[in-house]
Amino acid sequence: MAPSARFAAIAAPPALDELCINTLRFLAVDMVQKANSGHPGLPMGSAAMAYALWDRSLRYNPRDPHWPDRDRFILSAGHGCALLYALLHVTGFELSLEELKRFRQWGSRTPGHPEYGKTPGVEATTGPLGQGLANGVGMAIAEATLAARFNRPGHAIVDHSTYVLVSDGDLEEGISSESGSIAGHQHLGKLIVLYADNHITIEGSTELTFTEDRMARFAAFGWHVQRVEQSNDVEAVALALENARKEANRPSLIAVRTHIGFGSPHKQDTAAAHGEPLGVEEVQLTKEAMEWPVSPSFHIPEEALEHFRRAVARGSVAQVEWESRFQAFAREYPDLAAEFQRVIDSQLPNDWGAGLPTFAPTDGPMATRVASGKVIEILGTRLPEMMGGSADLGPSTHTNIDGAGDFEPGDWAGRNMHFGIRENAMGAILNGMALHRGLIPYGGTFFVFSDYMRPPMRLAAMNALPVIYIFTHDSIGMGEDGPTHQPVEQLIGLRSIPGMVVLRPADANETVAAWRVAIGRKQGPVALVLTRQGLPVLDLNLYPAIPAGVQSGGYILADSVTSGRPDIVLIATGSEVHLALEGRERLAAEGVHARVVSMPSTNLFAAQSDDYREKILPADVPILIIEAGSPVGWRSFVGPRIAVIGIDTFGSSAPGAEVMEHYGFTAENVCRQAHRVLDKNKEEAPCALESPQTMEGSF
Ligand SMILES: Cc1ncc(C[n+]2csc(CCOP(=O)(O)OP(=O)(O)O)c2C)c(N)n1
Repeated sequence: MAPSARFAAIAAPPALDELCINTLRFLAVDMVQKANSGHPGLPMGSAAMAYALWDRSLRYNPRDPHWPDRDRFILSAGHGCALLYALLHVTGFELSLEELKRFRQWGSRTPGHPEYGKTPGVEATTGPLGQGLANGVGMAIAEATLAARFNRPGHAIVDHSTYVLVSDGDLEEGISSESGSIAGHQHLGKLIVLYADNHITIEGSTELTFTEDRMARFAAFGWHVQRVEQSNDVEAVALALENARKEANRPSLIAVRTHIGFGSPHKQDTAAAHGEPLGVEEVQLTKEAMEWPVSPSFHIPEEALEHFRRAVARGSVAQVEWESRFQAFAREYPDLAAEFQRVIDSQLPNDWGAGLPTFAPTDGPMATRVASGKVIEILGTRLPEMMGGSADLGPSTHTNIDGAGDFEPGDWAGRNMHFGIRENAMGAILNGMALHRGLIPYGGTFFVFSDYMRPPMRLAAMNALPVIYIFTHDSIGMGEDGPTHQPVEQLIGLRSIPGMVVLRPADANETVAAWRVAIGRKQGPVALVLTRQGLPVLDLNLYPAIPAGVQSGGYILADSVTSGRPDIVLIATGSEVHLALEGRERLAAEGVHARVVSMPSTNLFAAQSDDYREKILPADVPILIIEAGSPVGWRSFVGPRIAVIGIDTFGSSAPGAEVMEHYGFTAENVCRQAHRVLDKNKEEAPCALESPQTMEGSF
């Protein structure tokens, strides 16, 4: 079939609609061409269905992108962002035509994939395929729970939909099944997903890799599914959207048979349209074929702009109407209205930290996961916006809020979530909940399985989202389950994510302080890394520096017995702090004066002033670091004066205390290594590795 015949066979929409759709198409084509980089195919193919959504369904106000009861739109197929930027510009968001012309350029508001916080109207950073869909599930969960909590008869102040546009890649990714399953199970009827079913991915046809019946798959998850054969049939897409909105009990998938690169004589329906500019010649041919002016580029017909810009008045009416409803609600329920405003603005109540426990040595030994559970129970009553759970490990992660009920179909007011064994989706759902606002989301699993949720954790950090992770079974000290369950490289892995704060508290009291940091941090995620095994409780009378010290990331827990300069500093984190304290005692008996620095968070410590860090770690004092994790992360502190007792293998299956001992985590070894560091510093010559677990500071 000749290329022109191929697209001529696809129905054309009425004239004004077609003009608007082609405006979107060619803005995207010109953006990619001018940048000489980007993805024109998806915007060209999906412009009509996106137009149907933005013109006929989506409730938004370009002049106030943050209005709380707006519908949310997520472009999960973030590579198609030229389409989103075109929509934002023409509908009147604060995104100028100049910005479209600076697509993918340094400092522009039109980066290569949508970035939350950079472009008004972008609801989520997307690009890693599948994440946006799961973010949408999280947003729909947030809407459902806030509606259950705040709406009153005759006062539906939380009442909006979440729309997501996905591509083949989004649905191929496993997270689409994880999150699709949760959404279906939870009956999230206000989640509506448009699927650009264009049969093409980067390597060619979806026949290569993706042949299951996607509709049947989502139907099996409990979704309402519809199909639109003609992607340019705006009315058919609009009708499908209307049907989806009427479906209150099931999330909706609308598969629209789109054509990648629609209109391009030589590239439509081919992988060549996916991720590179059409090329000057093909742009010209496409514009000619679609009867569009070849120049100037970035052409926006007046009638199209006028039509699109009606969104401003429409959005303003919708928002004003909501505001008057909200005022009526506030008159009848002033406290509830104030509470709604508080959580939407992410404000904490003044006394949120009151009543948090302090622990005494007689409470121990206590695992830090247990201490964390006790804190969650108290915080959960003080902060009704706290909502979370675990990936089927609740009894182990101690993440339940007693008495807060389960979030489940029919009781969306419940705050304990059961994510099932779906870590990747859990992470992305937490992101969606945080992006929505109104909640403090948290999620727990074993630390080793944080690997399964790395992609959304990275995005949480990138988007500065206040998400809290509760990771238990934090080291080889967890014991019998063996190397598959013993985290080694996870600490350094998470610490290396820019903007992530990792806290590994040493005992129950440091755990309370760590939770204070986590709740107080409004910009960016926090990972609490907690033990399975019981630990002694540090006496706050003996160690009064704990609460403030944890906030600083690292602090002097116990100084050398002489008040002067210590001979050596022992830095330890989490459970190893107790080894350091014991080592300090033994060294003192041998005449060596050691200072113990507890460093629950290297991220927070690194952010302190030079003066503070120098006070804690004087430049000329040798250091021994003790941490049951990969030693690699301590490189930033290395110099000839330090050594690390760490672990650079995968651990072993045995009772935890034995495993720790075998890998050198004993007070005895702390003393031995301390002497070696001291000797080495005297000699000023590097000494050889004594055991695979002890790294020298000369790498
Ligand atoms: C997790 C992840 N893996 C790989 C990629 C790289 N990538 C970008 S788009 C794409 C697939 C393109 O196919 P499709 O999703 O159908 O988009 P379309 O071709 O319709 O634009 C891939 C593999 C990515 N963005 N995210």
